[in-house]
Amino acid sequence: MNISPLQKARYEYQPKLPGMLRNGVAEICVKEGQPTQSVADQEKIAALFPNTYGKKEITFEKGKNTSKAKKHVVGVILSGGQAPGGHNVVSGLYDALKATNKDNVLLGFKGGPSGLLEDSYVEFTDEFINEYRNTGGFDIIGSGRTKLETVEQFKVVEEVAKKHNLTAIVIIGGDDSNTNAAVLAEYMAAQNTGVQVIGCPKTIDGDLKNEDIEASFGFDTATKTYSELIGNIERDANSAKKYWHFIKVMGRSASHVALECALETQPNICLIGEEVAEKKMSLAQITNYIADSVEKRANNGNNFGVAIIPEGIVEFVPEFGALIKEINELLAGEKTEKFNALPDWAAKYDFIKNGLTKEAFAVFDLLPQGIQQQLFLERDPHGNVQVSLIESEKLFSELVKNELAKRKKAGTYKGKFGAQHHFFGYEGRCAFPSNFDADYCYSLGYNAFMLIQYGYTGYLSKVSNISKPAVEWVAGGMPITKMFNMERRNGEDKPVIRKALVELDGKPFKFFEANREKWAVETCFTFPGAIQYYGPAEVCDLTTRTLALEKG
Ligand code: FBP
Repeated sequence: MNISPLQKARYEYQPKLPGMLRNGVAEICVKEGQPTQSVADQEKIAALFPNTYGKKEITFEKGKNTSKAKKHVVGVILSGGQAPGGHNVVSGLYDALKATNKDNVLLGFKGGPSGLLEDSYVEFTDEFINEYRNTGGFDIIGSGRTKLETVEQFKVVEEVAKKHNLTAIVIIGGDDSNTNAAVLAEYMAAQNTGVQVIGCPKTIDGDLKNEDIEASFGFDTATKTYSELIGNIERDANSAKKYWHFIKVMGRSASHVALECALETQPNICLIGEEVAEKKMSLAQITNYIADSVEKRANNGNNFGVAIIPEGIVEFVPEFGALIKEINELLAGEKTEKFNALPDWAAKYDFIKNGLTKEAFAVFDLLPQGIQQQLFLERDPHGNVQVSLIESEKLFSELVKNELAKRKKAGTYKGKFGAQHHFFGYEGRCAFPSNFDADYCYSLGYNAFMLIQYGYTGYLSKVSNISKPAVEWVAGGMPITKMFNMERRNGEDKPVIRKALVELDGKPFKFFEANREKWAVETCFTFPGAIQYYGPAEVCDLTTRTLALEKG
């Protein structure tokens, strides 16, 4: 196989473990902390998880390994969207498992949770693993979005586990997948199967974090990749001085990615969905906010700029959210077919006009036709508008263009406005993991096996103190139920891990808020450049501005 020089060098990179895991598995002992309580709804959650609720927080320490000698057969799955570092979670898990007992076996179930249900797997060997160390992607075994949540599915998993003599399952995923990991752990314990279940926190969106989990893996590399690209665009904008660039970045609902990129690159504008929702901002208000920056910069002779738009923004705009709700109703069930059978856009437009309330139609009518049509593209499996398909970068640039035309007519704006559009998402999800993500992920995987070896189940692999050098990181585990609260899902109250949105009183947002007025008018761009893998630690091992500010 042809490989690039960097790929070869990365195969050989030795990820850094937390200090207490560095002395070999024979020298890792457990320190149990206090019993835990869920963050809310304690009674309800305790009742739903009688076998796994309330367990103790644990940390590992240097000391004699007192775990029981036992052969382990562990199954691992990758779940949900790709995030840089997934291969290192698997290799860390494999290395700890083999270092503990060379007869231990690691099976990778292919294509995400469906691999477990369909018993599609591969057995890992040194040769196989070595070709994936420190590389991006999830292609080692693939991933998928099948949800593992029903008792019928759990029974199938139980059968598959029996067939392979699995002693443990590791689920590498986001908030939903880890919620389901906790439910599976409870099921396996209730059925006395002896199968342990451990989760690992993954998602580039950064929305799986809380007082225990300081960051989900992949966020560091993905935001560094987008920030490099945004910085390059800022340089281009500042060189050519003729375009406003509207850049959408991934983040299905939370705006952590957009905020981190803004902290890294100091663009003129960055919208934060959570703030838009809190202030109940309308499309017109957001448009005016951006147009004001364009106008002020034009007054200084700067007919260029950069605006970052989070992927999930439209759902946070209350009037847009209401419009989407009405469209979902308008096309519910068989009405979609009726709509699709209409001969042309004019007929569809009339159908929409007659079907929406006056208020919703007024919002719809404000939108450029391309965006109007995107709202009627393919629905998701629940029959809803797929918000991530909406080109919000084009939506806001078009609305700003219209607003500037009005201002020009009124004689208040005299500049020139040309726009370019970009969407950065998939570009960052499979990048070579930064040293931080390579180290963090390897540690999460290594640590996950130590939790298995010491007999824990229903735990999330936890590595904390991660704003410090790796030697000071703290490895341990947290009962997943500690992160639970009850939420309404599909008309039912369900125990789930609370999704972490951007906190408007948190330090990262406060820093951004304190600076954005200046950034909106002046040119304060900063250029992070490409991720560096080799060189001084202060360049190569730095983590995110978000984490630095949160822990600062
Ligand atoms: P996860 O929450 O599964 O980690 O995925 C996050 C994400 O990358 C979002 O940022 C994005 O909206 C979505 O996945 C895209 O999903 P898909 O890969 O199905 O297009």
